[in-house]
Amino acid sequence: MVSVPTHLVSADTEWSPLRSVIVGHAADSCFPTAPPHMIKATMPEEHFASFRPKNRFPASLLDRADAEVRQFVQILRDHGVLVYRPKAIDWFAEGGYTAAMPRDGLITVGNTVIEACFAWECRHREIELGFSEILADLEKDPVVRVVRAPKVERPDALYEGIRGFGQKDAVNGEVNGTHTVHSHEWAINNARPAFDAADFLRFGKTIVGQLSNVTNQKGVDYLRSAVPEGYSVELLDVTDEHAMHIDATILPLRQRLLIYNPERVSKRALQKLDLFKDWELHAYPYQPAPRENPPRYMTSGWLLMNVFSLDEKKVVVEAGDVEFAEYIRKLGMEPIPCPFQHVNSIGGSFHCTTVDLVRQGT
Ligand code: DAV
Repeated sequence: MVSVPTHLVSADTEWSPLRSVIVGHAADSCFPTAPPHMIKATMPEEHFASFRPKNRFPASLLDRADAEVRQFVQILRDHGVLVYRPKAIDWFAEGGYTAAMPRDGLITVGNTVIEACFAWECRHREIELGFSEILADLEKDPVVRVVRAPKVERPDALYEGIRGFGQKDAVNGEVNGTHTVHSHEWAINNARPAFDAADFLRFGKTIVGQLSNVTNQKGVDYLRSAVPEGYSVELLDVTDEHAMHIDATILPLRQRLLIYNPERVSKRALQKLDLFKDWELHAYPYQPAPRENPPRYMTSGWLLMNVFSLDEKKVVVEAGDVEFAEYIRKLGMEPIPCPFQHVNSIGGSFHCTTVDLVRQGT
C-alpha cells in the first residue's frame, strides 16, 4: 500500500506524507531538574515544587501515558507508517527526564538528523541513552548524516550573569508568582550553543525557529552550520517571555496554511518572513480550556496545537480537543482523535513525542 522510502531519513516539512517516525516512551520518566530561575521562566507556577531531583511522575500516570502512546503508534502503523521506538531507560537511576519527548532532542533536515545542544543539563544524555541505537541504524544508509551534540564541559556557564541564577529560594521555598525573567531577558546567556530542536519547524528549505529560554543565538548559529547545503534557518519574533518550544505557537497544517497562537506571535511578525508571503495565516480563535486532571505539569493549554500530521489532510489531535478538531475540520483537515492527556501531563503532545524521519517529497 505504501511505497518503501528511498532513504532512511528524508524530511523537509511538517506536513508531507509521513513514511517513518520515532515515537517516544513515557515509562520511568521523572520530573526534570534545572536551576530555579529556569523553572520559573518556563514551567507552570502551581507545579514549581515538583521540579526537584529524583522526583518520579506517578506510576499510574506513566502507565496511562504509555497506553496512549501505544494507541497513537497503532494509528500510525494502520496508516502504513514505519515506527521506531527508543530503548527503555530508568530515568530515576540515570538522573534524567524522559524518552517521551524526542522532538526536543532531534531534528531531521533533509537526510540529516541533528541532535539538540540541550540547555538543561538533566537532558544532556537523553539522546545517547535512549536513541543512539536508532541513530546507528539510520546511519547504515550512506546518505544519512547524524550530527551529535558536542560535550558540555561546564553546564552552569550558560547561566552565569543571568538574573535569579544562584539564588537558593525559588523552587522549594515560597514562590510569590513574580517571574525572574523580564521581557527579552531569557534564562540562559550566550556562553555556548544551546538549542532545543522543538524551537524549530521545517518549511521546505527554510527552517523557522525562535530564541527562547532554552535556545540562544549561538545555538541558532550552530544549527545553521549543521543543516545541509541549501537550507536556511530564519527566526520568528515571538512575544512570549516564557518561550520554550515553538510547536504550540505556530502550526503549519499544509503548504500555505498555518494556525498561530495570538498570545505568542503576531500576524505581522509572521509576515516579516518572506516564506509566509503567500500563506493563509489564521489566529486560533478560542481559548484553550483549563484542565486539572491529569495536571499539565509542564505546559499550557496551548498544547492543543501540538498535533501531528500524517499528510496534508490527516492530523492526529487530542481526543478531548473537540473544539480544535472542529476548527481545523472547517479548514479542510481530517482530524484523527487519539487520547493523549496523560502524555500531555508529562510535558508534550503528539508533535513532542515524535521525530519524523521520512516524509515523502512534494
Ligand atoms: O504551551 O506550554 C508546549 C510546547 C512543548 N514542546 C506550552 C508549550
